[in-house]
Amino acid sequence: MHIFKTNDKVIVKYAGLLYSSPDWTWDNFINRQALHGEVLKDLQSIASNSSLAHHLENISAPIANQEIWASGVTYLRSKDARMEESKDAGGGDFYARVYDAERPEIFFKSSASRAVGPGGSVRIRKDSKWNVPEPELVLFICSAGTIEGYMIGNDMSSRDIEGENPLYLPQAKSYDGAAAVGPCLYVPGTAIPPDTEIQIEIVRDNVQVFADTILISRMKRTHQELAGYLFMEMSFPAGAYLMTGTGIVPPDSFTLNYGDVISITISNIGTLTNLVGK
Ligand code: DO4
Ligand code: MG
Repeated sequence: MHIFKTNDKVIVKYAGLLYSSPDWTWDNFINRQALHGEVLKDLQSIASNSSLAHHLENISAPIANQEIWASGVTYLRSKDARMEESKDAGGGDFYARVYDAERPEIFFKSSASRAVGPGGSVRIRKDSKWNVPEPELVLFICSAGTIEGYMIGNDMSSRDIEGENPLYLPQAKSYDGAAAVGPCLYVPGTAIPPDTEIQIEIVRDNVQVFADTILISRMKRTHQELAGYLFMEMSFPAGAYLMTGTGIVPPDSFTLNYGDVISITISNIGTLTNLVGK
């Protein structure tokens, strides 16, 4: 099932039918253990409503009081690219160590207010010259600590700032419009399969300038492991989102430009499309 958020509605799409209720509010609706089964119970007492379709033309980021956290260096490609970009600053070793360490890298990415949803504009920092999108599977972990759903995320990153010094990571990763999430919360009822594919396409002036794909099975760590570390010493009353890291990094010659259109597709979830704005 897919759960969409609009400015005033929570809409469930299940078996091709659409459902909504005025009683549903985002935080209360999604923050439940065994969410898939709980929503199926909710649907038994309401009728589907095909006229909800036009509300899906204007969906919001699927987030209210959830923080967005991120894990990093979970794929070999990310480790190698970061070792290379930070080698002059002597930071390369840190990425190799965290890739092999028991404790994963986890960092705060964005509040809901700084994140953008489907069709919104992501940003590149004014003080950065080398910027890339990071297409990532995002976990939804409810307040009890269990993984209940998934969405698509873009962990926009300033490679020159992070490469200059790993201590600049929060500035390379967190600023207005640095996170895109959407298009919905996907709640399959079972763990997302390892053959799930993440695809990205970047179009500039109607021409494709970068495209790549990766399977989530290439990730070094498990989703449970990442969720376990995030929740180890922090509570999240409305649940939390956790980006799981990128396995796709464009070649070093590539940087995003204003006006680029970034589309990220993940099997069974959908496509998240954003413009790079000012
Ligand atoms: O270590 C820096 C960030 C890594 C990251 O965002 C990723 O691997 O996706
Ligand atoms: Mg990332």
